[in-house]
Amino acid sequence: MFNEKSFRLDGKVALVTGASYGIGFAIASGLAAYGAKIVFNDINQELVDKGISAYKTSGIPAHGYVCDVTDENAVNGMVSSIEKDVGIIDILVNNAGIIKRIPMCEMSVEDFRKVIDIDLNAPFIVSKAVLPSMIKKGHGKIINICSMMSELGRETVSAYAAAKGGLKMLTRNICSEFGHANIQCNGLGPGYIETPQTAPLREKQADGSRHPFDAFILAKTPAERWGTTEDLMGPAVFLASDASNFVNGHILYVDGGILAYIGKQP
Ligand code: NAP
Ligand code: GCO
Repeated sequence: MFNEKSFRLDGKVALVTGASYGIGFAIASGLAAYGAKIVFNDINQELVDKGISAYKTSGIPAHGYVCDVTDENAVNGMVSSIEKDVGIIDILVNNAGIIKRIPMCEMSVEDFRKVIDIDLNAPFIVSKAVLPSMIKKGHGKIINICSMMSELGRETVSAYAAAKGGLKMLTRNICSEFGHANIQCNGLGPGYIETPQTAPLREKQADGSRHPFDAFILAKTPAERWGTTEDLMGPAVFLASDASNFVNGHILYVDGGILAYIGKQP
């Protein structure tokens, strides 16, 4: 029966990867506001400690784990520890990610592989680690953090676009393979969001003017602003909740309208 409780996450355990700060931290905070128990990981103890302190400041008793999401043994060990320490993971948000902005012909194959490893292979690894318990429990939610680059290309982001395009199709494949087990796997596709990852694209010029890319994005966004991590919290709660139990394999773009818009005439 649909009611306001359909959006609640009380009693649910949510793992958000790479969530000491940035988009992951905001999504975890949104899930916590609707009752979820928060678990997160990051690449080193310093970041995990920083994250635990930041969550505590927000009144969120988060559980933090040091884990490189590209290391399958470490991920399996982390998931086992979480299941013992906190409980079976009901909600997985594959958020950890990097970008390398390098012209393709100048990009080394090592750099290309590193982006693919973190942004595409790791969501496979972590999803594979949590699915068995979700299936046994009879439900689960997986949310993959996609991108505008799941749909569009641009100069210098060949590896990232390839990874995020692949992540869109991995999302659809998890939906296809596990929908029968009451697992919903969807993507959340942020537009251009103000985080450390996009800070270089927003740096003020020496003369105090906007970075050219900053001006470009404002011209391409009907909302005429960059997104904030707060803009992502509501959509994430929706995809993590019972309110979206018949939504599966969908990429929910939270982009201020970029994908619908040809762009403002210069
Ligand atoms: P961010 O500020 O760079 O945060 C990414 C987090 O992931 C960091 O805590 C990072 O740790 C962690 N991480 C990186 N590699 C990891 C690994 N191997 N194992 C565990 N953790 C790892 O990025 P963001 O802007 O919040 O973006 C988060 C996600 O949203 C990414 O998947 C990104 O592609 C996606 N996204 C971002 C935007 C945007 O406009 N910002 C838009 C669309 C999609 P370190 O600090 O050590 O790197
Ligand atoms: C870039 C940006 C984008 C954003 C995001 C857009 O260099 O174009 O970093 O890739 O991070 O992915 O959705």
